[in-house]
Amino acid sequence: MKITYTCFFLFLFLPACERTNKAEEFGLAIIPKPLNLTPSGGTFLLNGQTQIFVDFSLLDIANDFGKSVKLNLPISHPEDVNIEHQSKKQNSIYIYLSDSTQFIGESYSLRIEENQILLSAKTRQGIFWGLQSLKQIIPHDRNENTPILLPTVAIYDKPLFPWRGAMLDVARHFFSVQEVKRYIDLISAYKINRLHLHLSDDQGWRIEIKSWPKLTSTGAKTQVGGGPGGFFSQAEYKEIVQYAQEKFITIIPEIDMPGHVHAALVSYDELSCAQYDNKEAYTGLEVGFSYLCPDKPVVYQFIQDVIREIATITPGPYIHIGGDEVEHLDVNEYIKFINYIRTTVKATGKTMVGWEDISPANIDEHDIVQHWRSVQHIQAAAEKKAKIILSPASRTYLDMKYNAASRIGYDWAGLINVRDAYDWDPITHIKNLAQMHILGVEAPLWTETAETMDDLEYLAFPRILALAEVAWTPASNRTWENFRRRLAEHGPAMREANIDYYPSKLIPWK
Ligand code: TNX
Repeated sequence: MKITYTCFFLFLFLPACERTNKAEEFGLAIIPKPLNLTPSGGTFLLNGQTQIFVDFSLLDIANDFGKSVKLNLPISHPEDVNIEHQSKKQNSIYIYLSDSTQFIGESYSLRIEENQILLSAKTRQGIFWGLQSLKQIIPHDRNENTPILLPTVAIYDKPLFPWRGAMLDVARHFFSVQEVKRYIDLISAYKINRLHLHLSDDQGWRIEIKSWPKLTSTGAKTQVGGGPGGFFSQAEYKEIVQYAQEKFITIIPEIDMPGHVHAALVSYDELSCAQYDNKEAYTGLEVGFSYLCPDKPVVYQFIQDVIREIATITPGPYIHIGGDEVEHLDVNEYIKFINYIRTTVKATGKTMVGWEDISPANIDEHDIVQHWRSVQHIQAAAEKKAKIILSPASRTYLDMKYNAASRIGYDWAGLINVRDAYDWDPITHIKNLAQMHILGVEAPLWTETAETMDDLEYLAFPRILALAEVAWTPASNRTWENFRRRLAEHGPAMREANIDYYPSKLIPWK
């Protein structure tokens, strides 16, 4: 790489500026932006002979990577040999675990040197995230026989938050196992590590519960607009969980209670109060009208059974219990319900997550509260020391329109263009909310207006890249101007992956 005359001058005063620009031209437009990225001016020649050497315990991850970037598949080392301190061959990529003290949790180091590429981390997860960065550096349309030059660079990276989430509503419109897997593939490329599945709502119950079979045989038969709906058998759900695990994504199942339960009430009349005189499947868009009947013992049996079965098929530590928008119970009835559900979740050994509406209930530092619109609720939850996930609707709701011309989407929380999704700081977003309370950021995709995979992609992309960066990269290390230029470089890869992204005019797409 040549340093230009202007650059040389600028370079004296602004060392980072010109170098970063060069790195971008060279394809180092990584999203989310790494914490530390230092180009060193040289090149590595990637060609048909480049080989991958890998620790035995990372072979599965490296295999996947090798296939996707058309590189010679990994040569693994025996189980008892760590390659960290071995001498390295030329023209090779080394992928290994390291106990260097620079690493914690998900962090990784990726060094492209003239003779080797070295990727190391303390955990398999760290290695996986490092490979996502490397995938973004290696041109997507590479012909394996054409050698290409990569810039030499040292990256040290770690996430701001441990919770970098996406949520998918499979209740309003149902999405198949294949579609959920595709969503998992697409988001894991941007280091998102939680997928919250909204599995039940008024319009449909989407997960098999063996002790209450009519929840799916009756309650899953339709969806918004009257289409055929659907559900996941427990075996299919486990398949999703397993698939997500391979991409280091934890599935958080949500069973929304005590409201948003019309599909359950239609399936089992005994769960509703006598005055809830509403027996037809619901295919409309209203929220807040349904509720479990607080006076009936069978309702508590139902809660026990559902939570027990969900806990059994969920290896991850979290169960989301919804708790939002219950308009027909009084405050005491509502609080009693949440307290009961919480005790039930705790008895399974899981951590309860709920929408912010649960703040008045009995919650403490072991519970997680998800913000969507009420600052008061979140301040109350923080006072009780609960952990907070930030999903402010005006920034993170992927079901909002980009602008008035968007072909689908809602606008109750405002229009959210790519800049709105990007240009905010989760740490200062809520007044008086100390950083120690914040677990992370999550981007919900409600599907009242999204019927197909293309619809999901149109709403999520590219805003989910913005939110992945908001959750990974501290605000002090990122700017909108820099992000929009990097995002532009992702156009070709998104097209190659057939992502039906919204080509926002704010981005100078490549
Ligand atoms: C509010 S956010 C809801 C959902 C809707 C969404 C539509 C929340 C906890 N509840 O039931 O699908 O708005 O934007």
